[in-house]
Amino acid sequence: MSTNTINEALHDNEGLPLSRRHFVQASVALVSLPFISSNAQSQTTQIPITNVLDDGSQVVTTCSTFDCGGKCDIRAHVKDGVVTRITTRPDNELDEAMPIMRACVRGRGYRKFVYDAERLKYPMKRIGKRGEGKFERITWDEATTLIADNITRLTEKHGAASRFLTVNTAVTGGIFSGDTMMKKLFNLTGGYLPYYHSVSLGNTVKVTPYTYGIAKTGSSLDTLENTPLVILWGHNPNETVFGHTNHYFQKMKNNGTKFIVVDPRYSDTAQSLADQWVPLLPTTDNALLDSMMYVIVSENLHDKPFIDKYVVGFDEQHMPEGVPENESLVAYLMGKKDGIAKTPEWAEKITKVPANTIRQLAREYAMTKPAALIQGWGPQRHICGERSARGTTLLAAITGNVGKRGAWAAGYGGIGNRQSMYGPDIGENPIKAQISIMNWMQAAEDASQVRPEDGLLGVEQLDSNIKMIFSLAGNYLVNQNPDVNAAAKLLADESKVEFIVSSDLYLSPSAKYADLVLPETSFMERWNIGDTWGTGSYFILSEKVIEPDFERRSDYDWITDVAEKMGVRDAFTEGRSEKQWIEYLVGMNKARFPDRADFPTFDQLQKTRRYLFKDTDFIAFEENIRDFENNPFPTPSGKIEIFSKRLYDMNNPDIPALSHYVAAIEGPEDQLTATYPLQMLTWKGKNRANSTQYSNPVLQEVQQQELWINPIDAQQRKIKTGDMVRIHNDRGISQIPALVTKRIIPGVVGMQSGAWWNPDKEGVDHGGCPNVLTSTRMTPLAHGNSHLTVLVEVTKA
Ligand SMILES: Nc1nc2c(c(=O)[nH]1)N[C@H]1C(S)=C(S)[C@@H](COP(=O)(O)OP(=O)(O)OC[C@H]3O[C@@H](n4cnc5c(=O)[nH]c(N)nc54)[C@H](O)[C@@H]3O)O[C@H]1N2
Ligand SMILES: Nc1nc2c(c(=O)[nH]1)N[C@H]1C(S)=C(S)[C@@H](COP(=O)(O)OP(=O)(O)OC[C@H]3O[C@@H](n4cnc5c(=O)[nH]c(N)nc54)[C@H](O)[C@@H]3O)O[C@H]1N2
Ligand code: SF4
Ligand SMILES: [Mo]
Repeated sequence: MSTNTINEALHDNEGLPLSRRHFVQASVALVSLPFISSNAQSQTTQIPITNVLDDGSQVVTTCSTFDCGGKCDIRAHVKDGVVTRITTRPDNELDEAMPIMRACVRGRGYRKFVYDAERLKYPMKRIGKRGEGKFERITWDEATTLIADNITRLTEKHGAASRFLTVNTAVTGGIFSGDTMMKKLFNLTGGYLPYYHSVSLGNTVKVTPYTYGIAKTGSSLDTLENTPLVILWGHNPNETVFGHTNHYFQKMKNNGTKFIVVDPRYSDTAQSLADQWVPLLPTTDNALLDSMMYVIVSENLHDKPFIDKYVVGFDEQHMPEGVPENESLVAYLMGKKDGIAKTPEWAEKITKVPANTIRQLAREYAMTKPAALIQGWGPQRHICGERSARGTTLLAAITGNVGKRGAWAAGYGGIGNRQSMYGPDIGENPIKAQISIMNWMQAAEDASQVRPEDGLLGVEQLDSNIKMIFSLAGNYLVNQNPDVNAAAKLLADESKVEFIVSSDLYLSPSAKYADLVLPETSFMERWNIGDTWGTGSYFILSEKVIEPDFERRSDYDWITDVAEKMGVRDAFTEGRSEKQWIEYLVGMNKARFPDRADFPTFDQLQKTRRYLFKDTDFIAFEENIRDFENNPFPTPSGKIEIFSKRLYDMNNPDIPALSHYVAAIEGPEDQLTATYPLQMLTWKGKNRANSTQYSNPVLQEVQQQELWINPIDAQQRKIKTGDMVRIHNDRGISQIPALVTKRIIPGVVGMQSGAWWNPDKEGVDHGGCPNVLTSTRMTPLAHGNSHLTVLVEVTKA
């Protein structure tokens, strides 16, 4: 997969000193600019430009480039070269047609993130054991020489496929990053071993096309305006943001849309939006979906004309050729083969959702036209994530909620007409092998054991172990990777991965495993373009607003020195400074949109700060439904495949042809519950983006890391709020305070993801890093991650 495809799969897309003179030139208070959209609707918007306040500070409109779900309009107040304050887009600049987002609590904390005394200041070389955290300061010349020499030495010995870049999402909100440019340097000098699979959404992106032919099942949110019913299925945009979602959902709420939230815990979204909260046990979503379909079919509430025309697999009359009897949805629901009717009573035992609630939910969804079942990505970051993601598409299909205004086709949910910006062309990677990200540890341990059936692509066998790893803006060496203790053990062995480089702003737990730690600039100290994801469709200039302090340098800057030392500087830079790359990329992207006369040049962008891709509204699969004969679905049958012959032919019980309930490994029906009776969830919380900003003291005030536990489970274990508890299984132990709360269903405990791993001498984590407990088990189809499927026991410490 090319980087662009990987970036796209990731998130629908995924310098030189700025002189003070620039600020002076740009310090016009406000100008009016005409915005002409491609569909010729024109309007005049007041665009804020850098603006001077009475105290002499300049207010610069910019944005972060984190991977956080938003892309907010940040106003950096700069005085004497220092950011003194952060504000955000004021309400009176709201453009209803494309609402630029306002900063969340994390955004309000950016100043502290940039200026905290703990920030890395100098390049450092490891002097202790890996993981110990002992480093000494070195010069940049020493650091870049060490990097160039080690790349050359290890490549001569092990080949270019021994070079690896691990997950590093912290700058993927921008179009230019160290990760991208390191790949370019590698491509110029023999290539690297690439990985595929997005740990964010890879399971649903892989499986959704088995229903619809493509993954992008989402519509633009303005089309939901008059929708009477929205079911948010494991979706928490109140915290995860997902582009403009909150803006539209709040509006819909005010207009009377009913919201139902299906989630094992009472999320902030449930708190702010839900008319009804339906808690269920994690990994049992398919049982709830199956029984809802049972009710719908038994009560004749399905959309027969729609099914007749567009759907394969509903009953014996709608099956593909070559499939025996009793494989259809109706046969499954009525128990024709297994003798089990998928009644609400059947599902109640599995899910813990009362049968009557299931009946009400099924009737309400089927009888409300249109209705939008929108799934988040939490339910698919499970070992059964492919089944639950595709399960929702079955429900949408049999109720005819596909291709219609106000409905939603479920599944992945990316939006087909959303525009995003392209990054630099990084050339061809000569290495043809690809591993799933879930294989990286095995590929470092003994690559000969990574087989095609484990997800190896392009070759039958890898001919080298991973010998060097670059982690540029990631904390995935240990912290965010499942099974931290196993990863740490592997990385501690210097004979395996021989050279590890981390660039970060802080000494993260992953950085402690590096041989070299490099202090990168923050987004405030370099140039980039911030690109929205989710439902947004605009970009913002992420401007260099301050000079970096100490010896901080951007990744591009030091990689250029490495390229020089490896003799490929000119091919690497193409003669451009960082700012010139951004200038070039704006021009390159402008050329992609010849019909958008208002697409800015770089000079214009420095004034307008942002560009909105205004478009007509978009309804996924509208054409396929309106004019089916000329626009069949891009599936083998041309129809919506609730029964997939392709999956049937794989003959793998874990990824059945009909997505239905199968008890998950480490789910509530696993025998392991005898030892570890509680399921453990993790979620994305409001005070950080993954582990980014974890150590920001302002954001630690917002929320502390604690274990949510239901009063029933707490009482059995004599646990009270504030008690220290040990969460443990065979993979690890974490010790943090408990929060006894009815916000989580009995049988399930949970904590926010992204806290820093902090092991003591015995290996007990005191930071609340859930990944000391999680498993590296792979999903059956995508060879993807299952961070959220974990069994644990909790005891009072
Ligand atoms: N504030 C904040 N925002 C973020 C991030 C962040 O770290 N912080 N991270 C960003 C990134 S990288 C990504 S990929 C996205 C992720 O966005 P999501 O994957 O959608 O976010 P999660 O919090 O993992 O999951 C959403 C909800 O699913 C629920 N859930 C978990 N398991 C199940 C299940 O089995 N069934 C059901 N029905 N529900 C379940 C969780 O309780 C949670 O409330 O968010 C982005 N936005
Ligand atoms: N248990 C559990 N684990 C999970 C998940 C989950 O839901 N549950 N979610 C998974 C998902 S969806 C994702 S995307 C991954 C995310 O995992 P990662 O990609 O590792 O992302 P972060 O944890 O944010 O780590 C980013 C690091 O980059 C640093 N950083 C921030 N800005 C910059 C910069 O400008 N330059 C440099 N050089 N460094 C910077 C931060 O300080 C931080 O240490 O985690 C995965 N892990
Ligand atoms: S962290 Fe994300 S949602 Fe929050 S202000 Fe920054 S870009 Fe916006
Ligand atoms: Mo993610």
